[in-house]
Amino acid sequence: MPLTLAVELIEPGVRLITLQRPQALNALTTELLGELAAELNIAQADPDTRAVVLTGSRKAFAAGADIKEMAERNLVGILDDPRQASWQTITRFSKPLIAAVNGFALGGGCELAMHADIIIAGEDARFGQPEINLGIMPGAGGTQRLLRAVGKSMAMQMVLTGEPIDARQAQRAGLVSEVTQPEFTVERALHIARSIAAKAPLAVRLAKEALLKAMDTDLASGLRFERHAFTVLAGTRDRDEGIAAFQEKRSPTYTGQ
Ligand code: DAK
Repeated sequence: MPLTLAVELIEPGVRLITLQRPQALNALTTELLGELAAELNIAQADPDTRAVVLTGSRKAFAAGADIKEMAERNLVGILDDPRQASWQTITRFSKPLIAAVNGFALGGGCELAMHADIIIAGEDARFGQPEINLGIMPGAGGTQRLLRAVGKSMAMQMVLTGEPIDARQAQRAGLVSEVTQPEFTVERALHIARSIAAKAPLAVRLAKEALLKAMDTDLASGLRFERHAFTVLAGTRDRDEGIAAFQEKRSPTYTGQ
């Protein structure tokens, strides 16, 4: 039983993971990151799980790495850090991951949200990389993913001043796709997760992989990957089912083959 988060199975094929360290605004301890990585491993291995929604509380998605824990330890190399293995598991998660963000998403919390494929934000959400205020800098993708998400000028401003941006700024910059009233953030994310869960799983997996390729490869390599993935999907039963269902004016029943 995880102690720092709650997991609910939402039908069909959707898991909801809620970070639960309200006393510290869901600050990311080694324990919390380990439990999150373990839950993502379970979701990854479960063929019935088609999408995961990750959320926090109304006040905070996560206010960053736990500063108390950071003060107690002084880990020199990032590779010696026990949190690193958990971050790698989170990075490798290949099913659709949707973050429903209310309140603070700061430091490691903002980096965690950026690991999601889609971010839905409540109007009161604040995204920031305040590590510079602690004499350090982002270490879980906060320079690389942020710049790709919001562009150079805004990423520089956020990382070098440590000042957060609000949900509307984040949406304009492309960091989040939708802004909702805070009470509907999780509901909206679950709705999107259900919609994705109803699609052909192989198509979803390869489409996600192809889109992520666009973040870290040149256009020619990305297009090569896209053509390859498209060809693979052309030979699947789910492709035949999708087209047959359209022609027969019914909903498709996908099997993942
Ligand atoms: N860690 C620990 N406790 C935290 C916390 C944090 N990051 N953020 C908040 N809390 C605690 C507060 O200490 C307070 O606890 P008590 O004093 O009541 O015991 C409680 O949560 C409520 O917080 P506040 O009283 O401060 O609430 P306010 O509404 O006044 O302010 C705030 C909210 C979010 C503006 C403020 O709490 C704040 O500035 N928090 C710190 C934000 C921050 O600097 N985050 C970045 C941390 S550095 C790595 C990868 C990544 C990282 C590290 C390693 N590897 C790959 C190895 C990431 C580093 C970071 O994220």
